[in-house]
Amino acid sequence: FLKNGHELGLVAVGFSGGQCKPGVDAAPMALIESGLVSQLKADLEYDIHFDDQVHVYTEQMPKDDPDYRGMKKPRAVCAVTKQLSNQVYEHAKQGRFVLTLGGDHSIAIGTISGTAKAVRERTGRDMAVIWVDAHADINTPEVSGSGNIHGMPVAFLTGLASEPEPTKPFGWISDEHKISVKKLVYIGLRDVDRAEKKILREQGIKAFSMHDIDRHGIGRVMDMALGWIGSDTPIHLSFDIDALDPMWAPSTGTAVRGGLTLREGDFIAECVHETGSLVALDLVEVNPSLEEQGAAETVRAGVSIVRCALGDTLL
Ligand code: 4U7
Ligand code: MN
Ligand code: MN
Ligand code: MN
Repeated sequence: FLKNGHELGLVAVGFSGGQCKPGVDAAPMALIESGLVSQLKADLEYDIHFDDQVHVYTEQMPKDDPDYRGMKKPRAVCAVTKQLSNQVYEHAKQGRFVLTLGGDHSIAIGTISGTAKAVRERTGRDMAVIWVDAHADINTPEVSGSGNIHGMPVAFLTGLASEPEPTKPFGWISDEHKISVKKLVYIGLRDVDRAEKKILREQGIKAFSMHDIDRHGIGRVMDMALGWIGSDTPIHLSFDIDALDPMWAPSTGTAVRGGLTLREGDFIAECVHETGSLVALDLVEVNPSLEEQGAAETVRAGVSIVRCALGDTLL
């Protein structure tokens, strides 16, 4: 009922406006050039719907984009995420798995709102989100220290940072686009801002930090994470490559030491695939221009996570 077998909608979003470092917009092309799409077709037998375009939005961005509620480049992020939301919705509505290659993590405002709406229409149910990241990305504009919107997507998606009027930049996000804090699960956290910790506590959001992974092991953490969500609940996996330790993924904008191993990252993706409930995946924050040495291995780690989430097995 939820998905048509191996139909996959691919969206390549070369967008970097949610943060300040250029280069993250080149990630979709780097991932595709390293063979990701051909592997999904040949090895995993996906029927891929792709417009063969890496959407790079830098051209069409508003020249005049002053800060708004403390956010940097609010109109740019707003325009891209709104368009992306519709694109993702159109794929998901037709029962396609939606794979989005970012781009910085602000694009999740577009991807998750699009799948949440389609899942509601197709099943009448709320979708779950598994957010794999070193960061919680749940700053509201008012509490954010940086003003970078890639640190805020979850606040917009849960309605914690909502815009009071539909005419405001992010006013396009309506109830049908939103997710419940009860169905949100974090894995890999280790750099959470003070105000974010308060939000996580107050909202009772389920979060597995690196401490929890050290204590229980990734196997039990995945059992607990998926148990919290419950079976037969559609899942959107949003994977920030900085969840991995910089040893495996150095080429990313906000690297934090003490992260997941490459295998732990792949294992998370494998477990989510095994549920049979995964409807969409974002792979974000790969920035091939930051580390001359580490760019190739960061791209390779990204490809590996996508393959695992889409059903590649070791045996
Ligand atoms: B990413 C940060 F202050 N919390 O808000 C912020 F530490 O998508 C970082 O997870 C956000 O890479 C990182 O700017 C966003 C900072
Ligand atoms: Mn088809
Ligand atoms: Mn991050
Ligand atoms: Mn992130």
